[in-house]
Amino acid sequence: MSQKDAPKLHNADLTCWNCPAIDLAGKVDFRACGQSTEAFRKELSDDSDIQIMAECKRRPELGLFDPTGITYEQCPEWVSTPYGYMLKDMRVMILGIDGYLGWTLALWLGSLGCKVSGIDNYNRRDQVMERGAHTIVPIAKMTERLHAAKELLGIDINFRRIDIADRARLREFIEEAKPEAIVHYAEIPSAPYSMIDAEHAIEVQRNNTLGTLGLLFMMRDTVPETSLLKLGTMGEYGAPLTGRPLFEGMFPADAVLHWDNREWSMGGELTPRNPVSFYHVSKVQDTYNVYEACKYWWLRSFDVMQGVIYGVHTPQVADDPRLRTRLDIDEWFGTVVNRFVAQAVVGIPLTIYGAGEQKRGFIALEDAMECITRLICSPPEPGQYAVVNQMSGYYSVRKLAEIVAKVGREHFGLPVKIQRLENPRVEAEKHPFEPIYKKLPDEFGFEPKVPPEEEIYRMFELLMRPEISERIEQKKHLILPKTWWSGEKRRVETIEALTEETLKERLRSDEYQFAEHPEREKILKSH
Ligand code: USQ
Repeated sequence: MSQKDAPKLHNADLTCWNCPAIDLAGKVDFRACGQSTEAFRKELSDDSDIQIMAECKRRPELGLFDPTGITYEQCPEWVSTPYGYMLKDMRVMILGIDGYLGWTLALWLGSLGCKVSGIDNYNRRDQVMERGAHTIVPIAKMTERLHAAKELLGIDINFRRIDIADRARLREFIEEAKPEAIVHYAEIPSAPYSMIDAEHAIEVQRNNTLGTLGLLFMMRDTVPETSLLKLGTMGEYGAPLTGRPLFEGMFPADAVLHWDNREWSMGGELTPRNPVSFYHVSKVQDTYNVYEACKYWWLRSFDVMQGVIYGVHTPQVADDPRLRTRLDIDEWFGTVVNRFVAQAVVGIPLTIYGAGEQKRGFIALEDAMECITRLICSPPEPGQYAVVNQMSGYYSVRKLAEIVAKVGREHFGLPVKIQRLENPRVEAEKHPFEPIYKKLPDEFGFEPKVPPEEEIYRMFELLMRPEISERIEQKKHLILPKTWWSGEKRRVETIEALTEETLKERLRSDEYQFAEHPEREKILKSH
């Protein structure tokens, strides 16, 4: 296919206005602008005194110019990649680079040619150890990880051990590395950890909310044009029993509030949040802080409402045991699918909490990396707070248990059993659920590539290796939850053991969310 016939990349028509290499300071009248190019242009047409001029930090020879005049497609600094145009040697800083997502993303971006820098305070390692657990996929010390990334993949990562709360050191590092995008994963990600007791709840909210707030001030003062990719969560919205759709952060333009025989447009307003733990509350607080910072200081951010993540595979982490990312399966840091596969490997009946009809959005590790990369390539406009719902499908917990059981039985010969346990959480166990997740496919060209069956298969392959199943065995006692949202401290009891017969019956009769997947027929045939 010639360049001319190739499909247009999703960000081809963005201009220097969106580019983090732009230097806008002092060249525009900030008071005159709304939060979008349209508003800005309108102001321009209304008042000819306002100038829209900028300089390029990468191409100073351009001097002062109109930042809406050059597109990414035209600019030699933006080069074509499978995920859209990307700045050459783009400088990306990852906060929380030692974590499950942070490490995976560092290698992923490094292999795309980005200049990756990052910080971590090893909180996750410490907190998992504090609970008496360990990552079942062994990970090396950071110095060895960095060495392996260089030796095996040729990736040089500029790492500093810094706590996000240490604003002086982080600011110094940002000034030195001059990131063009900052991906913020440096938060404590666990709902059950935040519900252990007052100390844990306070620590989660302190680390997450105050860490993010400090970062926003730092960005204002050092790199205001850099885009912030902040990890939020689908759990900010909760699962409202009214069944109203879960829009992407804001109400769409045609949403209307009817009350008392009157109506108001809701378009562009933040949608209600209905979090389900003190951890999820910390993410909601972040949402408001990031939203305000974009408004006050013209920062630009994607708030990424990610579904429950699972999996072990990207080409880079799977390249060598020294490059692997962590995988937790204890009651605090293990997410549901990761836990189910580990349970199946060591013969523990899969632990469905309550009715198991609670639905959540899910995304495999590799798909999540692709989404973030596409967003890094498409920074929002100055002052724009944008939200995406980042998930590839939604499932009930019971359905996922059935998929794990099926893959385990049929491909690995494991006698997988499923149980229903008392639910230690306060959450609806049966509810309507209509998440809207259109922006990533429609505006950023993302198509989910990894169906659950495929990633679960890869997980079994890895977790059944003797050195890993042995590590699951060692921490088996941390599988059954004992952290109750009520504050009670006791292990949950089994409510029901689900037999293979009941499950077969349900599999046949159920509506299946997987029906929406484009590769469905192929996958079903292969199973
Ligand atoms: N669940 C079970 N059995 C288990 C573990 C969990 O039935 O053994 C159920 C829970 O009751 C819940 C659902 O599975 O309804 C998801 O639980 P989870 O522990 O996998 O995920 P969650 O606590 O919601 O949090 C995780 C990540 C968090 C992220 C969130 C995305 O830890 O960082 O923000 O997923 S979301 O759920 O969309 O908010």
